[in-house]
Amino acid sequence: MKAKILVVEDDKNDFERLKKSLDKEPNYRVTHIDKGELVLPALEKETPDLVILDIYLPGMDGFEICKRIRQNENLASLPILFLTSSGNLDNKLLGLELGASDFLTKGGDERELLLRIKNLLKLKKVYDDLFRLTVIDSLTYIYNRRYFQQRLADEFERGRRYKRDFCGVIVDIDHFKNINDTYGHPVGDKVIKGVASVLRCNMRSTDIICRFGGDEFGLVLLETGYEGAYILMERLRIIVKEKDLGAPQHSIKVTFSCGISSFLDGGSMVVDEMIAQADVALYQSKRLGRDQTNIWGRKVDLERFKQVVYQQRNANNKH
Ligand code: GH3
Ligand code: MG
Repeated sequence: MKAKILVVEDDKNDFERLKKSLDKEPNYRVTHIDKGELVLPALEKETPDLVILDIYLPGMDGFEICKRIRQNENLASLPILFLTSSGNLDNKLLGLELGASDFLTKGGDERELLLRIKNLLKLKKVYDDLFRLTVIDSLTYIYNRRYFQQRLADEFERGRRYKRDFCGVIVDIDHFKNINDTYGHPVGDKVIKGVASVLRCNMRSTDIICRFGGDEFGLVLLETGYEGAYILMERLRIIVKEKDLGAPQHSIKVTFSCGISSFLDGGSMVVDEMIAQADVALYQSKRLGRDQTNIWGRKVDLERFKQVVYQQRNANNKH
């Protein structure tokens, strides 16, 4: 995969010169921004593997950009290389103090520039690989509970700031112990992997799925209120229920129960509260006979939801 390098440079000639050097590495994909204030919004959309930053820029200067990148936890591993015409020691020290990874002066040796870039990208990859290990579940390769908590905390902040809704969902396979007892642990593992994969493949790519451990999963459904979450979870419940997860050796079908809590509807102030609410709704699903979805604090109006699903299906058929 190509390394994405974002060059923030207002001087056209300087950019062309740098681009020519970077193009010598076939594995680099270079993007370019010439105004300081456009950098942070661009990083929200797509995070590169390296930012090469000029100091003097129209709008926001390089120091301010560097400072703001370093204030963002999600960009912690993003290397910043200052490349500037001013080799002034004060500037260099300030840049490094603000968290720049390296500092070079324009017009220097091209080999040195390319080697430093290569090293920064290598370090970034090591950091990202390590980070992945701490947030990925080793059985299913989906995120783990640690990531779920962190991601929910991020969404709480975003939800509060922009008044956007999202849902936290807990899914638990029904009578999973029977599978282990009947077919053995390795087959149980295969079923857990199967459920994870079916859920992942039938959700939006922006939704988050994590394994809590055992036969339990946590989902974060972005830009989704409790009604949308209910419709999605019911769709997933049917898909999982109908899928043979033991093939080809055995025929194994499982159901799951789940509980939903929505950010705006549930009014949770902290992450743990939302998880506890989803847990209460999950417990209700188990208590009421399993193989169903419940929403925290709401009595599910099945007839109304059926109507919504019916209308949606009709609308989809028309397209
Ligand atoms: P319920 O419908 O009430 O959820 O019943 P259940 O049998 O699914 O009960 P519960 O969810 O409490 O049990 C989960 C079981 O999952 C307990 C444990 O034996 C099993 N388990 C936990 N981790 C793993 C794993 O990594 N692999 C396998 N195969 N089984 C696991
Ligand atoms: Mg279970």
